[in-house]
Amino acid sequence: MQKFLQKVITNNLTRASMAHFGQSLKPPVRVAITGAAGQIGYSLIFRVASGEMLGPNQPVILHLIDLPFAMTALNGVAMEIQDCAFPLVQGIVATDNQTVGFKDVNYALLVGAKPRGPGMERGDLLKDNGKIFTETGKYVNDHASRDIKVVVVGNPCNTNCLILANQIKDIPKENFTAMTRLDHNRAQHQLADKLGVHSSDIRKIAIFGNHSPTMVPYIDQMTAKNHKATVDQQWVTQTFIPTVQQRGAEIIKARKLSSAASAGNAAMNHITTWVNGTPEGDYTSMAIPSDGSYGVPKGLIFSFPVTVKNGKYSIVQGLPISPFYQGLLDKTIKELVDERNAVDHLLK
Ligand code: NAX
Repeated sequence: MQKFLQKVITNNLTRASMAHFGQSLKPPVRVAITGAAGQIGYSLIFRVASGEMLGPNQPVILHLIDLPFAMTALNGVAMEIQDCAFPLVQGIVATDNQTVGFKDVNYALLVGAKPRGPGMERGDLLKDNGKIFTETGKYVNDHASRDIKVVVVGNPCNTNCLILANQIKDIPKENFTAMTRLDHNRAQHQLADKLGVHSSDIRKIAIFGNHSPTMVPYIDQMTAKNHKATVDQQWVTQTFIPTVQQRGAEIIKARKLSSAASAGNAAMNHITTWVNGTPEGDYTSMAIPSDGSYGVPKGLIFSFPVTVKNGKYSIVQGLPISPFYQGLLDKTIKELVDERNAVDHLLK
């Protein structure tokens, strides 16, 4: 199937896109999305195809990867992409074969993961996904472009990313990250709502730690409309932090399905910021390999406040950590250390 699609799209759309964008088009890049037949995939792929993630002058070849049982559904997704006649799409590879799927890929959004079933312990989830991300790490190492930028979305995303990065031999470890941007965006909205401003007016907030209910939304340096902004501590502890931490569960209760469009949106935001940088005077949240900052054990995939410039992120140093925040940080660090210990056998 992938050969057929690649041929049709390349032949029919390249001329159209060249005509649409004139000479300003960059050479195409390859974007892999795993779990492409799933619900996050369905919201994400079309936005990536439209140019929202990498910009209107960046053609893309989409590498859509899922499991064998999902190939019929994935074929449907591929047909819909064709039917959008996106000017920027220069090829579609739809496959269950990871050698083909990761070949020469420049960006990978790793959404596919085994979901937590009824009665399943977190430890079992870690082990099952550990196997998936060990295998994927090998394919990325052997076949992807050496400049690949990876964001892991599939849960438990921090530790899945740790396992994946452990398989990588000659691509910089910094290129492997996990997503806490959804938590960041959720926090931004809650704070904007409380302060009566737009969410884009909220700056200098961040998520520390794990993408799990132990995550730490840090707001001690927050500004609103470029002025230092504070909210009362009782609201922070009793309403704000629990709301951000439990937002995923609340959406499942309301939608009877987990967050999909907002998760896809955040995955795109993660890559866009990584490529284009953070605005002057602001930072974002990315789960990245710890360098020991803020007392976080080296190597853990931990969400930090980061600034990004020229495609490289740097941890924001020296933020004051109150005893209240230190207590929360200790809990999320402990959880990630426990997760790492649970998959120790996969990290040898
Ligand atoms: P779906 O069940 O709708 O889709 C998952 C897709 O992944 C399925 O099509 C499945 O066949 C595929 N898949 C499973 N294992 C695969 C593998 N080894 N290779 C390729 N494809 C594989 O789930 P969806 O709602 O799309 O969620 C996907 C993942 O995102 C889950 O792990 C979920 O927990 C995680 N999330 C992470 C978030 C974050 O902030 N980091 C938030 C949203 C979401 O809950």
